[in-house]
Amino acid sequence: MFVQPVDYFLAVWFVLAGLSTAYVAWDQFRNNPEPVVMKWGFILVTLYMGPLGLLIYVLADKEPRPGEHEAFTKPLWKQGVGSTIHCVAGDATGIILAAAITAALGLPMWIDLIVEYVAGFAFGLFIFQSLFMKSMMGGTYWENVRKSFMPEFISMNFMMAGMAPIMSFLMMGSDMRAMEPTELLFWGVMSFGVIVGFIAAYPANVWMVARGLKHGLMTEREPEFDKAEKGRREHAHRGAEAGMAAEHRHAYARLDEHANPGHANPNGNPGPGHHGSGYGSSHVDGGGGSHGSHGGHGMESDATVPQLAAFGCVSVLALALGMIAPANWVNLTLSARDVGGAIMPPGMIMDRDTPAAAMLDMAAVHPRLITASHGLEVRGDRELEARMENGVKVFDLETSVIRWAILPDVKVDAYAINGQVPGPRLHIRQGDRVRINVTNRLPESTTLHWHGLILPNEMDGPAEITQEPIPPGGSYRYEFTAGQSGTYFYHSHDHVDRQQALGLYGALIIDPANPQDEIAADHDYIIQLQEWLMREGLTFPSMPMDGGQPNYFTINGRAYPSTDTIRMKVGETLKVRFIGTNNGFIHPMHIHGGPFEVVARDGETIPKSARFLADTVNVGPGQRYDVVWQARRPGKWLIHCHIGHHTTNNNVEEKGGGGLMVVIDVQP
Ligand SMILES: [Cu+2]
Repeated sequence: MFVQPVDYFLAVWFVLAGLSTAYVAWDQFRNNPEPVVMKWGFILVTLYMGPLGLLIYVLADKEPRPGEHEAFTKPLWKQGVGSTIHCVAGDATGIILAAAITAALGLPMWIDLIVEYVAGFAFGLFIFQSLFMKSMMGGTYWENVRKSFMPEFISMNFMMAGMAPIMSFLMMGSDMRAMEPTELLFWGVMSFGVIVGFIAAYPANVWMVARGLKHGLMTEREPEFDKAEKGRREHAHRGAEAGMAAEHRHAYARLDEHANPGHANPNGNPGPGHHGSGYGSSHVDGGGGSHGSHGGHGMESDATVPQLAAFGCVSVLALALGMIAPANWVNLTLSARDVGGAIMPPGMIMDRDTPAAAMLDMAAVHPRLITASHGLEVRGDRELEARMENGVKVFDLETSVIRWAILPDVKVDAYAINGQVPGPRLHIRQGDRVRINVTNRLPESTTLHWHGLILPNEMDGPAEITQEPIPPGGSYRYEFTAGQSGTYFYHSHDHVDRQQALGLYGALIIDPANPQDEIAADHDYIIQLQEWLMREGLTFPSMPMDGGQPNYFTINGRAYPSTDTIRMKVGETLKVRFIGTNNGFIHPMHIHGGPFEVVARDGETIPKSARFLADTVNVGPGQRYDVVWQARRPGKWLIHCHIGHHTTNNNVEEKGGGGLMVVIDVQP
């Protein structure tokens, strides 16, 4: 699913990679005169490296004009490319296959890396180097394994030294979809890793090909110019030495003496060293083998033991650095299954100790989970009509993931109850018997808690304290008699810091059994507060922590200027019920135009003698204040939070403010 700009880039990348690979495959088998193993090497590398693979192919290997391949591939840098292609094709294939399998198995990242190294090395050595090369170099399979071991070891070490940090940092980075083989991002990271691995392995390959430890690019043509030998040769190769720089010629002069190993002659005698002019007459390159004297086989290297030992040592150090260094910063003990493709908020501190549960707690609501999308015409806090069953008021609530408009051009991804934020208002009377059926359609478990009510313990709602959490697809029946009256609310009590911060809450208004006990006002307005964190097109649960600070704020699911306007006349009274549905932040709520009287707190009516005047109340999480304000003068009077940032939308003021702000329009 396309949820980030990089997804669009990756789609274009992989289309180009597909086209590039198709072209290279077509051109290799139709036009380019080289051994089949190299054809496949370029095809695989182009698949992994996309247009870059194509670029390398046309610059270093593709025969520019008929008959020119030998001369064209001569420079050492191109021979180094050929050698690296050969390494990368085998190693990367092993690494990528292993990565996809380990991710599917749910192994921790650090084990993934080891399995990938072993698989890459094994694939490169046992299949790509030894098996494929055997057909060209001759000798037994195990001779080829032995000769290929050291060059493959050095090359693979550098390749993985480049690839491992890319995989570690990007897979365990902020967008952990990179851990999931079902996501384009996973393959993008693999491609990027292969490119960096190629660059890391290239210098070593140039040296090894120069020293005759590995072959570079080769030319292989149909032996049509050599009728005499046709029939006893299936393949004919012209050696890589043709491409060597002059200063290396002496090394290859010796190769000529051993040229053309046994496979060319069924009787196993070394063939004559045809060299120089012959299309399809000599085969003098070899794949690896630092001790090429064996059986006239392949190539001979002039690399010394100290050189090889030092190179091997440095390659091991580079490998260790690439594999281990990322563990300083990212948690490599986690698996793809642990983090589930989570996308983290920018700025969240994720260190090597951050557990998977913390990441999942802070992760974005994944857009693919959205089941409905609503514009500003759909309101939250709509009063839900009860169903009567044998004298019990029954409410059906269902949680789900929706896209919710808080401003004309801003939609958040929210956890909703009955498709709205806040959830529906439950309006009952003191003494009512109520039954609330909760069905959970979230991707995670949940419960609901009836904040402030005196209840049977098993109806109270805290997950794992008084009840098993309601699993995705499950349901739970809450039933109780409302003994109290006043302003209450309900909210999630499972992973509260995530779920309530994404919208799982609603008002619960209980009228007194005796209507005379209601503190009357001409207007009654409920204010439910919430903070949001929306960045890069994704919604994260806002929290008072690094990376979790909110940038949008809503009253009843809307940010000013999309909040309601309260219309009244001079002399009328307005009862505002502030409900602390806010999760991690305190909001000093202030009303312009003169003080209000605080008449109830946390649902409890304050005795007349104890009521007091104020113009600001600190609405902390969970608190409720009922206040009565009188319209003294005509005009536009504000209700707003007194923390300036909370009256902006992503730090922007529109029409005089934003976020937690409501206008009271008083007419004369
Ligand atoms: Cu505030």
